[in-house]
Amino acid sequence: MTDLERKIVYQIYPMSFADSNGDGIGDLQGIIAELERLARLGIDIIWLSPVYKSPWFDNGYDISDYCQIDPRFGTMEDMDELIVRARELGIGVVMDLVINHTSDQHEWFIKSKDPSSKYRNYYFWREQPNNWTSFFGGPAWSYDKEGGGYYLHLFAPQQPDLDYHDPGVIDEIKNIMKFWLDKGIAGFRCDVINIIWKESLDDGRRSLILTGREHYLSKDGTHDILKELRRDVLSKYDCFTVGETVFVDTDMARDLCAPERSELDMVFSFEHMETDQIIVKWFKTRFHPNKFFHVISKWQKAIGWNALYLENHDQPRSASRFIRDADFRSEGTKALAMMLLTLRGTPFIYQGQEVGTGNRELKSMQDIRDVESHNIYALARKIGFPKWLAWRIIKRTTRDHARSPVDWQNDTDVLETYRDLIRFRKELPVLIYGKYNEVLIRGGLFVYDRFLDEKSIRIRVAISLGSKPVRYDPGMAMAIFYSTYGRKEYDGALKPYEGIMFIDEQSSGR
Ligand code: TEU
Ligand code: CA
Repeated sequence: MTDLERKIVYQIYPMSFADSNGDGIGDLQGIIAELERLARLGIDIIWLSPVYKSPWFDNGYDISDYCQIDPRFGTMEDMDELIVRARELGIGVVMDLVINHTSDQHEWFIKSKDPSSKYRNYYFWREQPNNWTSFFGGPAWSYDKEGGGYYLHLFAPQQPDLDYHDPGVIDEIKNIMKFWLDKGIAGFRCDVINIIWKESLDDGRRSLILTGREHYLSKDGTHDILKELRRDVLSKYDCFTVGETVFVDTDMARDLCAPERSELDMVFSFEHMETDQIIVKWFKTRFHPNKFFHVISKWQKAIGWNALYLENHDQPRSASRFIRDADFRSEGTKALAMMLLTLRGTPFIYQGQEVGTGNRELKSMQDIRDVESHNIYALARKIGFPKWLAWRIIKRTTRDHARSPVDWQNDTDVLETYRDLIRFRKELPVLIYGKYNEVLIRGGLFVYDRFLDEKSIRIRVAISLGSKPVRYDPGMAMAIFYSTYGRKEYDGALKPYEGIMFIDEQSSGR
């Protein structure tokens, strides 16, 4: 993984990234046309959310053919061209690997409706459902007349779960992975990868969310599958994997990405994204920077190397979420950028984040297209929430905020800050290989050091997410290396929503 540590990843949500033919949907040629801009930004890898053939119930996370490109995005020739053109610019392409479930339109699922088919056991067909509930709300089982039974779907009914007890399934997945790796892609982002192994189908403990989860969250079977995929496929290529792992704590995450275990290279954890909610993401609370910083710091201390992110296609925009004072939106996004790019780990930037994109203006449920939002709205109404409250919940949390087309002119000032910070990562090995040490967290201020050893250069990063100046004394030998306010002189206090990188003058010899 040595080379990987130097890389910065940029997530593209193809549908809303760049539209080359004016049909209102982003596409592969659109991405190709933007590659040089991405190269100038300094990123090394692009991760594409799904572009496979899909009926689009869950925006492509319901795949009906893993080895075809959905026509809305172009053709396989476009995809091949994208991989080659990106490589010419030194950019690797990472694909989204969605293997917990397929689309209900996938030929395996259609064929599995016949009990005598070899595909029957690719899915969980049962005469009676258990009491599990799904990620999108409601029961995790649906009855299918043609199939003559109930099938399991941890997400929408259009996303039936694959059953990894049938060895045929993993062989299919290996072939799909090889198909893409042979095209020269740089790796996979593995969708909800820590829930693929269902240890039993027993009833779960009744719970407000995800009844049944104790039967499939991060089980030994998942670890075995990951080891097998690494051994038989991934290890034969120059590539990496990042797992999207739900409900993981630091111990589980360590097990999934410890190098000696040969499973994943890193994971996306959720704990820092859950600091502004009560139990589930639908019930938002006020954002408390200290709480957020403490979780981030805990993960920095616990995991040797991991993925770093503030946004993706499932989350509201960080500019609207983590910056409480709208007057300092531009400043705040720069401070967040500094944090993302100076912590230890692989930074993932989500499209539009680099120009400070905020949440969308939404007026009513009619503006919403996300299947999850519609399901949760219906569920909220069903359990008696008044319309205004159900709408308030969706308006604040819907995944559509991140999925709307980006206004690239939004805040080019923020873009300059991203460019600077990305350049520093390339120039200063301490930002990559240096250890992490928490210095303090108080009053919306987060201070940490990155250092290689006692003798060499030390960078101290101070991030303020507060609207008032905050006094902080970094010590005698510290001078400003970079401030998101562009200043060179330090006067003993951070300005509102300022990020500063101090450098230890003694150790650097500057
Ligand atoms: O997300 C898994 C997941 O946990 C989210 O759906 C979660 O329920 C919520 O959106 C985040 O708080 C992955 C994909 O990223 C998502 O887009 C898909 O809908 C989902 O898997 C199913 O494939
Ligand atoms: Ca298009």
